[in-house]
Amino acid sequence: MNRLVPGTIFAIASLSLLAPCAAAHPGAAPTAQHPKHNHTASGHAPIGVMGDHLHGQGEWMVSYRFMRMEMAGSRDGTDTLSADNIVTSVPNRFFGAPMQPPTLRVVPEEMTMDMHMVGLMYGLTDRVTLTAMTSFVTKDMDHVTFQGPAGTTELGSFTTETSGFGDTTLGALIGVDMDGAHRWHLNLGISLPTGSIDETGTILTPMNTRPTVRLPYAMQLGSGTIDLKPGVTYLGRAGDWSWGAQALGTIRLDENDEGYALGDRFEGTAWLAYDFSRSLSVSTRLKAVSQGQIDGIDPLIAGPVQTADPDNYGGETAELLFGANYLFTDGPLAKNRLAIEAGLPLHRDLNGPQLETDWTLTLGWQRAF
Ligand SMILES: [Cu+2]
Repeated sequence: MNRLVPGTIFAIASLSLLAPCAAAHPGAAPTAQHPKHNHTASGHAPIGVMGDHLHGQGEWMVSYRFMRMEMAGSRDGTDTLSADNIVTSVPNRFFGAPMQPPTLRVVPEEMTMDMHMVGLMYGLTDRVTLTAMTSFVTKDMDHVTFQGPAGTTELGSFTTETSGFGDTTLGALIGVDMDGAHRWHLNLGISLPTGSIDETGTILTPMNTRPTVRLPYAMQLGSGTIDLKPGVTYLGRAGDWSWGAQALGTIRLDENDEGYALGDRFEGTAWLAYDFSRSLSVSTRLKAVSQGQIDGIDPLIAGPVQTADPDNYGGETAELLFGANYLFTDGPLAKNRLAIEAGLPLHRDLNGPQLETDWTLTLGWQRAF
């Protein structure tokens, strides 16, 4: 792949991030392009949406989000699979290699992923807002191991845990049509591989040994690749109602150092929000995601477990989310925003067997200066 493209974008993004030091627009007054929408709770999209709003020239924003994803139980396509189903019927792609049984023998039962995301936005001009976001990720996965090469006798259980920095995204939001009831902007982003992809952990094998091995893809903290994240965002407003939609892609530019690339990802979302007051809005949102399988394979990841197979990643999901935004308009907390959004699955068609996501929760704080 062409390495020049990400290099150039990174250079531009880096320079752009330094530029604000030279700018002198602290506390710039709202302009025509920086309308009063930023001063109502619904001036920001539901907290799970990134890159939804621009800032006026010289304005900064700091944000913190906490996101939890809870996964339990496996499915293949839209069918749920029990642990007994998996260990009796799902072939082990590594069968034939030493010590590899013909079917899967280790089954993930539950996974919790917590992400702490810190973001920065800066209005370079009224039309261009720069963004940077990084994350700290914690993952834990509970498994049950079945005894020996066949049968449904449980040997025991174990948990693997990883934590550390995730990937970092730099971007720019470019206003296209910024006035009136219908507004549009472009999302340009690049994700840098600051998250680890060589995390290890101790597992329980069907032969009752406890080796420390490289953990499967799902437990790694980053993609290991430079990814482009292009997108487009639409925002509309009429009276106390506001709505919006966003399409966002994640395109892996190359394979990583371990020999694979996570699947490209496409996400579409649309939401509707209602203002109870300037301070409080509530929202409902639909989100659809399509992600491909892993391309390539890490030769150090192998075992009779679904997560070791690069084909058991990606799929198509739809989620229904409910949220609320609160903006402090007076007093010492003025300009602080708090938000919450929770999601439940509507549709899960997974390249499986794969753990299914049962719910998500995002809490956020934002403050503009
Ligand atoms: Cu912002």
